[in-house]
Amino acid sequence: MQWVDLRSDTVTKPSPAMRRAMAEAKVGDDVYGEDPTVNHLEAKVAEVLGKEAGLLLPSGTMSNQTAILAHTERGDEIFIHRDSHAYYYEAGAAAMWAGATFNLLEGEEGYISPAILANALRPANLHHPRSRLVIMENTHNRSGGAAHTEEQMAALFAFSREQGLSVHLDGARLFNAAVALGVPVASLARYADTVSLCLSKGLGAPVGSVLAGPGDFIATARRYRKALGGGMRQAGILAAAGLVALQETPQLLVGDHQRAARMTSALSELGLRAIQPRVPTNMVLVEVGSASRWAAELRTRGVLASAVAPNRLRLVTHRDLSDQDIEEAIAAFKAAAG
Ligand code: TLP
Repeated sequence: MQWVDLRSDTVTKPSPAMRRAMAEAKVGDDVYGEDPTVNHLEAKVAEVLGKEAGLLLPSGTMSNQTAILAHTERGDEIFIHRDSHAYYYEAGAAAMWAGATFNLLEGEEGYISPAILANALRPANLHHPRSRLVIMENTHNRSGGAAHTEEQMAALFAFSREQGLSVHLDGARLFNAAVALGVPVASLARYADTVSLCLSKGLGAPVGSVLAGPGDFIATARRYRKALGGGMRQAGILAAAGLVALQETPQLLVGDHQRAARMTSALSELGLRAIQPRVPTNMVLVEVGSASRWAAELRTRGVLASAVAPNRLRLVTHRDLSDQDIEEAIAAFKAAAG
């Protein structure tokens, strides 16, 4: 069956140019720092994000967790939205590896406002964990790919700084946010000390995330990456695809966002409740009766969607989907609804 796969933007296959670049990549042993393609990618991502240095990791999860390890010591408190990936979808890793304490906060569309953070702060006291880090996520996955604006990020960053807290940005889909807001990625990344950018989500590379930040922080992170088993050897083969993704894909994201908007309006016309964030990107959340039943029904019609809550489906557009695929998905919803 020719699937229309809307489960995630992680499902994309490498483009022909990525395959070529992978085959031809100059490589070396990256644990010795000798892979020229990895070094090039790390420097390139750091430059694009306006940071001093970068570090290639196998996944977004390892990138976030390496950042947490490098920012904190055991027991330290991290302020994070309760619907954030680093808490919700990372298998308890922050407790497992860093021994961190998460303080789970609320906030619209996954955004922690300074007022919400202020309310969660406690004075330094023997009874309290040491407060160290705030984690932002832009775009925000469980809020349907909501993009947070520069103003929102600036406000939280400034307040966190005032409180002596560092800020890590899970920017797995930061390019989607930047494209939706019409700003360069660096103007969002500047409101965080460290940023994790995924090459294998909207950007469409097969594997890899880059953690970027100050040089001394990245040196510490490099050590934690090794400890977690993330020191890869001839990883230039993967970095080569990432470099092509950075060149090829950002300009395609507008189309992904348009196709998501097309689905939102078509599903609303069918009488389904599609949740619309203030600044939408490449995701659509749809409220349905039973998400698992709907997902199974859509599957019989060649459409794959994720059940992300008992009554909620997630549909994600990406570079491997065409306008025609989206029309087929809408037709499948129509048949399933009927
Ligand atoms: N998200 C995946 C699943 O894990 C839910 C998806 O399909 O959306 N940060 C954010 C905001 C993410 O959405 C993801 C992946 C990650 C980090 C982790 O990346 P990987 O999967 O490379 O570990």
